[in-house]
Amino acid sequence: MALLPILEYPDPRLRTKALPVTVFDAALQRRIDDLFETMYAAPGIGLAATQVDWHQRLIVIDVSEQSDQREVFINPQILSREGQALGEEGCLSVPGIYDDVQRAERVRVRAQDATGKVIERDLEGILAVCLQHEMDHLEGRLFVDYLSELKRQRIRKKLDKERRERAAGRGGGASKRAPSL
Ligand code: GNR
Ligand code: NI
Repeated sequence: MALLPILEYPDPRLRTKALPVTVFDAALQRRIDDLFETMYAAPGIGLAATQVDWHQRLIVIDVSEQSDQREVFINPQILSREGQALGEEGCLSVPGIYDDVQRAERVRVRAQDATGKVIERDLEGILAVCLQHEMDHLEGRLFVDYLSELKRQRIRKKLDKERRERAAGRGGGASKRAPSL
């Protein structure tokens, strides 16, 4: 198993459109295991392969309290959507940023499992939100794309500043104070 580095906004690789998974083998199962390990360590409730620079249509999710209900969606397609709900989202690729996004309340999804078997599920609540968020990653979309250009610009500046400060801290130069909120 391996912990993988997660790409961060505005990395252009996050804009890649993922390709369908066609081979359901042991290597795919290892990738799924690595995605779960990386997601749990982050910690997050979902992870799309795009976020670790794998451009395959592969998503892992676990929204359970105990982190013991693994859900894998390969080559997912939304068959139908119902309702609309506004909810606060975050993203491991946009660390520390949270904002409201409108999503369908319920979705019916067709996908494949790790063995290639086709499954259909009706999802609602946080699981439905998370699936839609992860499916956006596979298309190269991020939740910040739904915000205003002004907000995105502020987010890019904040993340840039944090990265510069982390780099300065590790470089052994004059260390900087934590950003004041
Ligand atoms: O961990 C995550 N939490 C979350 C909260 C609200 C809506 C979506 C998410 S997904 C996110 C992990 C992530 O970035 N997946 O791509
Ligand atoms: Ni995300």
